[in-house]
Amino acid sequence: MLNRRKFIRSSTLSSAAMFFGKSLLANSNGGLLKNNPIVISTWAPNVKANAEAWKILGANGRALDAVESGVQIPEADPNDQSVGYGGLPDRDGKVTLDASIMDEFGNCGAVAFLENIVHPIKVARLVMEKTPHVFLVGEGALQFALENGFKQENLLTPQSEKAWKEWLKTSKYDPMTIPKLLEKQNQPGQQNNHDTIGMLALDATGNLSGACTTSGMAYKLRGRVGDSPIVGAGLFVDNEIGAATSTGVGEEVIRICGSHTVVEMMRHGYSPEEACKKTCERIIKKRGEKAKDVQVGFIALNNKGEFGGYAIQKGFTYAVQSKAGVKVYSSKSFY
Ligand code: SD4
Repeated sequence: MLNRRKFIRSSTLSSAAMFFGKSLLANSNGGLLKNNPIVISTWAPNVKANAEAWKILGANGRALDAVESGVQIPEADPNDQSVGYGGLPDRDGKVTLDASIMDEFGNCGAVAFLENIVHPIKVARLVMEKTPHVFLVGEGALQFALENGFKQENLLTPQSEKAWKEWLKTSKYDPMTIPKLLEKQNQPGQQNNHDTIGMLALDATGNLSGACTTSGMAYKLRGRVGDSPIVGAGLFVDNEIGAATSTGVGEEVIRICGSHTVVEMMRHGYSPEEACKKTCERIIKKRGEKAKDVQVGFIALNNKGEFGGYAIQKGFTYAVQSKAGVKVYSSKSFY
């Protein structure tokens, strides 16, 4: 039986959390009722993406459909400069997109280095469902998208082109300087310029799915692919246990197969938050001093509806929606 009073107390004690609408009846260690649908996404502004996913989840739809639909919100948002249309380009001024999706059966699909397509997540799902493969990249991914009715569009918005031209003046690639640059270029209070969206959902039937989509690290070398489209790195779902996804410097996540590691930690009994923390610690242990200058954040959701997140640096947020309402958490961090 759910101890409602206890959950309300835990939630109130979660001082780091910011509220949007009603509070969730759970703390960051989870505790939601089984078979209560829930969706969790990297970064606070993705409450909007969660709301879209909730249209499906709240109507007892499938988690896979919910995550595919939800992440299309930032993909189409010109003001989100880390995902899809309006994403910051590579060093050469080209917007290149990476995305992956995974369902409750372990089916997965991904695209990387895809250009001129607003919704790479839809292409990733088609790779999963219509091909014998898991991963298409570059020209081949584009060809596949066009063959399946997608239209080519210019994804470089004037805002992102301006930012790129400004960057060209120094041409210094430093993943930690990009968020600061974005902060300066945007109006105070504008919150939708954040990062890669990784979204995990548990549906009313108790099945999990996840999706991850990004324009990658701004001003990267042409052809660079990060963790987001790599199953096991940027996203992993195991219906028996739980799901995880990541944001931040993809190279660090790939090195330790980050999202898979989080799920394996949960398999060994760690809570979602502890699993994310242990995985961040693995990066820190391997990278030593170098980890001081990188940000990586993980979120995780287990098949009981318990969730959590953890990051290397301060500032990582994640958004949650369930029947109990909408809530944004500031994750704990190592530094
Ligand atoms: C990448 N992990 O391409 C993505 C980018 C990201 O916060 O999450 N930025 O490495």
